[in-house]
Amino acid sequence: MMSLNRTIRITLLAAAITFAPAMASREAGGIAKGLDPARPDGPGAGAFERPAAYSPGKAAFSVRFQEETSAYRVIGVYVLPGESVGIEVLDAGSRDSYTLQNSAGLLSRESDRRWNWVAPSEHGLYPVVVSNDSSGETITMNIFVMIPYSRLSGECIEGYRIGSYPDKPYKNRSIYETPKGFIEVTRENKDTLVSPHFRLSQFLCKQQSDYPKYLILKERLLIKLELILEEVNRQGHEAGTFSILSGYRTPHYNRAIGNVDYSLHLWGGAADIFIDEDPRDGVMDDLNGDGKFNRLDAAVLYRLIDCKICREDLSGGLGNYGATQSHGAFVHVDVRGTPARWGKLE
Ligand SMILES: [Ca+2]
Ligand SMILES: [Ca+2]
Repeated sequence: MMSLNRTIRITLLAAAITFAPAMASREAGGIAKGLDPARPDGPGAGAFERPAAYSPGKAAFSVRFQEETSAYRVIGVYVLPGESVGIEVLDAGSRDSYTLQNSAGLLSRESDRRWNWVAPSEHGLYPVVVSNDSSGETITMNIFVMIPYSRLSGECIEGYRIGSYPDKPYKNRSIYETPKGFIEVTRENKDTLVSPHFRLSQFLCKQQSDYPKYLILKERLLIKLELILEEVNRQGHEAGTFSILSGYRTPHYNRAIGNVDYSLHLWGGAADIFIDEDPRDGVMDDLNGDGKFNRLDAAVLYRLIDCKICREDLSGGLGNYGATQSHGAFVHVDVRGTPARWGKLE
């Protein structure tokens, strides 16, 4: 007789295949066949579309990969072709077993809760799903195999202008080293969830260009944004996501807008965010309830982050900005690794 665990595993696999959108053929930069990166009715996806009630989108277990640990039911991961990714389940206090499903790449099981996955040689999106055999709960790792930095031709990749990165990292900090590669964003994969409440397309550089476009994103930034969003909702400001005024910036675009060379935006580690739920008009909501829309509303968000988001591994910049003719008030957050604060709060 088939065990319950095995039944659940097979049901999960069938569900993943059933819910996969049309992915009959896989093209370069496309989505690997077999596992759905963000099921339409899956965890996280619904929360993004005006949730009836906000939910943090966390599983009862965590996965550790590279230098990050995440309990989010969906998380983006960015690797190079052929890169080896160690994946480990952290689930203290339980003896549950886990299964890892991959659509492509080489998978080896090292223990009941540890695997090693080697990325395919072709760039694109390759979802990996870790599931608890008892509860059926899953964490989907949306793993993007990037195009290596060495493929930069002049200042462009496939006609998309990147520009040039500084020759030396700022103060020799590793986060400012030359990026290892770029995520290719296509019309097909742009809506992929990179965490329960954020999609890849939200972080695209604002420079004008057709698809494919390219960007860099740090896993740690998404973990920080999710923690901030959770705290925002806890404090009574209902928000299904943040509006992102500026996520990734190519060095080319960053220079064009006159910004400093060593901005974490160039390394996918910064986001300029605001809450735009009521009304959804493209500018920061009236968070302090004074009937005005200005830096005092950004200050509400700034203080919340400053007071409540204190994990050392997520430390970084926090800046407060008022409204101008071209944009509403916003807050800059980044994961540079050392604390920095700026902007007028009063
Ligand atoms: Ca608004
Ligand atoms: Ca206000």
